[in-house]
Amino acid sequence: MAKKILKRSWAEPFKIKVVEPIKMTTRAVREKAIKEAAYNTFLLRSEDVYIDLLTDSGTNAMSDYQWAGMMIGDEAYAGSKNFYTLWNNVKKYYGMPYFVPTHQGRAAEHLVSKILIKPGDYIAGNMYFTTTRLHQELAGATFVDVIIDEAHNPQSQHPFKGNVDLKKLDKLVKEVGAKKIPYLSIAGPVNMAGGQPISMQNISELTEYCKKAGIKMWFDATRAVENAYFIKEREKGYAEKTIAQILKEMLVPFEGIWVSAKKDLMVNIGGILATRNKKFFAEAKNLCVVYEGLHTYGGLAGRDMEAMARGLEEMVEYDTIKARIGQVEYCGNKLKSYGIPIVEPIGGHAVFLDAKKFLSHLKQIEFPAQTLTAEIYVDSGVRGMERGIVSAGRNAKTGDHNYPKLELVRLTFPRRVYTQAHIDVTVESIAQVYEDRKKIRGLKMIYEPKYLRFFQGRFEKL
Ligand code: PLI
Repeated sequence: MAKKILKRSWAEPFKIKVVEPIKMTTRAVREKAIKEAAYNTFLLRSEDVYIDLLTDSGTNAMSDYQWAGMMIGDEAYAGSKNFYTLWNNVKKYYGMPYFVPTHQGRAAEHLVSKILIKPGDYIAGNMYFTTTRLHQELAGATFVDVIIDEAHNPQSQHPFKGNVDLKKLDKLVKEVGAKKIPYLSIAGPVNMAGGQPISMQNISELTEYCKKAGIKMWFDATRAVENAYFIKEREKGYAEKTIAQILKEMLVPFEGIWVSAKKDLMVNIGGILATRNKKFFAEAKNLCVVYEGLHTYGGLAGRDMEAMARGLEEMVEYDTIKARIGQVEYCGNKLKSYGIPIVEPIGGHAVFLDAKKFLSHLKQIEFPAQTLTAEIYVDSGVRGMERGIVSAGRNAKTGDHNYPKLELVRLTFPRRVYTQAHIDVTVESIAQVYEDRKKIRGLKMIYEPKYLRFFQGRFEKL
């Protein structure tokens, strides 16, 4: 008699056509490599990495449709046809009429910050992102975090930990005045909070508030498709809407967006700056020529723009985003089954280990997340990233370390790259490190670059 099937699994909506061999290394090789990299996984050579979960940025596998698009790259200096194809899709999927290509996300952040911020301004946002905040600060602003308190608590099960606390926003507006706040800087999902989404309801409330206060809203749409997926899954009234419909609806209240195309769009390079404001557009096009390249290529090859245009079409396919987030959930749930502390709910692009809990015997100044990232690499060659005190940098005014509540190791999943077996191996490695955690010693920082220190900082074992 046939057994009753209780649960039906899902699988990726693609099969593998090209493979890239990866190197298996010994523990001795990895110990040497991490020491040479000064315990910073950004300084490892990628050929010494087995499973690379450093980032989902530019590390995605493109589809055959995208690769085919690369062959029709129009490499004209001005007016490439791929630029126009991409522009059409920016209008279609983000609903923004004006568009400037940039070489990646931070280039778009640079232009937005330069155009909108005056020295002495304040930027309110739903938690900082490293490059975003730096460009805002370099333009002369002070960043103020107005995310809800739940976002700072790894255990809180709030379904929309990316939401803004309107009371915090109102407090800032009353303190400094709306004139000093050129725009509200919203991201969805929030990377540093663990890939946590913002709800449509919160966006509506913010829209109402900002309209009254006369404050513009800008959106970091780098992983906006993941945010749209969470809205569909978790927010009342959205289950029947398509990802494309939700994405467009989400962005209606915003004057503009910046996007690192290296994420949602499943390409290896590229950025987008798009807006509804014609005056802003003129200024952005002009500055694009100064910093990026002509406004019809913005530092990109024609073929890259074609791959981006096609990535925009693929990113809103329901099965594609479901499989992407399903893989992250699979990893998170498996880690939980070993009792390993992670940020919950499980995020969109990554699983975040709670290093404060994992290495509870270390002080934050002994860099628990940096330490844990190095230990996991030594155990198995799996490369993650620190998202704690090192990433948080220093207070721009006092020069002290920022001590974030979240001290995390990020295991980030490139899209369409790794299999379930890769995840099993990763989780088993982390479970082993968890077993042996009490023996682990912390780190001290021996070199600190001025900007974005997590990329190039150097450490030594205590
Ligand atoms: O790396 P860029 O310059 O293309 O994009 C910068 C950037 C902007 N916003 C957000 C939310 C990001 O996550 C982001 C880059 N993130 C990286 C590199 C990451 O590993 O998460």
